Parts: sequence; structure tokens; C-alpha cells
Amino acid sequence: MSPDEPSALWERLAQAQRVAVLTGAGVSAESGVPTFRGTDGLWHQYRAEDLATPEAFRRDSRLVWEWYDWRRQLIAKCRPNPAHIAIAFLERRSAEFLLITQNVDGLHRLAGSTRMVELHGNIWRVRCLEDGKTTENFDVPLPAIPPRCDCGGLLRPDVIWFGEALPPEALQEAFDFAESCEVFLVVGTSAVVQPAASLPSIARRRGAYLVEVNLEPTPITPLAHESHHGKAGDILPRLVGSDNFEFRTSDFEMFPATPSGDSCSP
Ligand code: BV8
Repeated sequence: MSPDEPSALWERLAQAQRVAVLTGAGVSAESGVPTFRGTDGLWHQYRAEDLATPEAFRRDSRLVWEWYDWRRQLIAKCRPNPAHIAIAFLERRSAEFLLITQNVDGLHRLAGSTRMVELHGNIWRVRCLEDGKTTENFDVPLPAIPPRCDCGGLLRPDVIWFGEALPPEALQEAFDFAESCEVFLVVGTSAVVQPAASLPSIARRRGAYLVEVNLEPTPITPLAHESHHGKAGDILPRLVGSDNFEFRTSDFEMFPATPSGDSCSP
């Protein structure tokens, strides 16, 4: 859809009771978080099956933790961008709303999103393999690799690895909302990882107005009523009307000021 073509989204949002948004790594790209399959894609350096699977962790938990520590150090310097803000803004102007994210970086919550499910977990949480306790951990860098629980048990990142089931309640909430929303926005995902990638087609089949925002066409494009190709940080504020909504980056502190305090704009 060319930028000058009028979007019916505004109107649809005005009538909609229930609005859902699905996001992927592309929504955090302009904050400096590498995507998975883009040119700076994580996977180019590391094969997914080498690092983001239970087998890989059993084989070499140190290697897997070195990778997650590297990502945490990178994400810790990043701040939400106008796309994250537009989604938080949309939540506030929607009667019923659900943000369904595949991202583990925590930037949506930092941008003020509250009605959300993190389908693939969160990189700032750890889980003990002994006592099963899940705790928040913001140590950047991690003082010890692999990190251990105070019970002595080995900790793992509280994320969903390939081959692992998604959190059933989060998954159910996402599917229920996709089946009953009037507007479904898809932002910055290559839509290849299942079961998340099935949500847009379910929403469309159940009558939702489906709108995609992505740098390039994806498997969702043929399904979408509107497909806007470009940067989410440019397009989304205009689409949802948050472009005249002021916010100060200093509002966003992931956690106590990062020692270096240098920004990481790409
Ligand atoms: C499971 C957490 C079973 C970890 C992640 C059916 C068919 C085929 C395969 C399967 C299938 N069902 C299951 C599978 C296997 C697998 C799967 O889907 N594999 C794929 C590769 C084919 N799925 C699973 O293993 C899932 N588990 O099925 O368990 C089961 C069931 C019951 C009981 C036991 C077991 C678990 C999947 C979750 C894996 N964990 N992350 C971590 O992060 O370390 S997935 C991870 O990769 C992300 O979370 C995300 O989901 C995915 C990356 O995708 P995107 O976010 O879309 O990112 P990508 O880089 O690909 O694309 C970025 C996009 O943004 C691009 O389109 C680009 O153009 C765009 N973009 C870039 N910049 C911008 C932009 N757009 C706008 N603006 C910009 N500025």
C-alpha cells in the first residue's frame, strides 16, 4: 500500500471494541536490538539449534549463557522507539486490547504497555532447574557464567526455546483474543515461527481487519487488508495517531542507570 493511499485503519479503530497487536523483532530494530533473520540477524552468526534449544543448553550451558549475556548487555543500552510508543498509545485508546509479543527484550513494558503477553518469555527473568523458582535478574554483565540460584541450582533464561511448549495460559489468551478482535495489527515479524505465526490468519478468518507493518512483504502480506512496507517507527505513529504524542526517552529506565549510559541507536 503506498504511503499516500488513505488507510481505513483509523476508522476501523474508532469502531473497534477489541484490538490486538502481534509484534516481532522488527519492532525493536530501530532501538538497536538485532533481529533474528535480518542482515544483522542473530542467527547468521549462530545457528538457532546451537543456542536456543534445551539440547544446546544441556550440551553447553556456558556457551548458551555467554550468548544470552551478550544479548542482555546489548539490550540494556536500548530504549523504546516510536513504534513501541505507538502501541502503548493504542492500548490507551482501545476499550479492550491485547499486545502479543514474540520479543524477549522487555522494551514494550518499558514503553508503558500493560495489557500484553510475552509468548516467548523474557530475557530479564531466570528460572532455577533445581527448585523451579523464577526470578527477575538485571545483572549486566552476569557476574558468573553460568549463573546459579541461591540453592546452588543451575539457572536458565526464562525464555521459550525451539521445541519447547509456549506458556499455555499466554497462548490461550492470545488465540482467544485473535479469534474475537475486530482489528489485528502485525508489526515487524517474518511470521515463520509457530505457533505465533498462525495468529494473523486466525484473526482474518474470524473477520478481523488485518493490517501489516513490515520493512518487506511476508507470508502475511497476501492475507492483510492493508500492508504498509517501511520502518515501523515511521509508519505506526502516523497510522495510530501517536505522532503528535510527546514523550521523553529519559522516562524509560530499564533499571538503574547503565554504567556507560551511552545510547545505542543503530
Ligand atoms: C513448539 C525465544 C512444540 C528465545 C523464540 C510447524 C511448522 C514448522 C515448524 C514448527 C511448527 N510448529 C513448531 C515448529 C517448530 C518451531 C518453529 O516454528 N520453527 C520455525 C523456525 C519454522 N516452533 C517451536 O519450536 C515452538 N515450540 O512448537 O513446541 C511443542 C508443543 C507442545 C509440547 C512440546 C513442544 C517455540 C518457538 C519459540 C522459540 N523461541 N525466541 C530467544 O529469543 O532466545 S523464537 C524467536 O525467533 C523470536 O522470539 C521470534 O519468535 C522469532 C524471530 O522471528 P521475528 O521476531 O519475526 O524476527 P525475524 O528476525 O525473523 O524477522 C524480523 C522481521 O521484522 C522481518 O520480517 C523484517 O523485515 C522486519 N523488520 C526489520 N526491521 C524492521 C522491520 N519491520 C518494521 N520496521 C523495522 N524497522
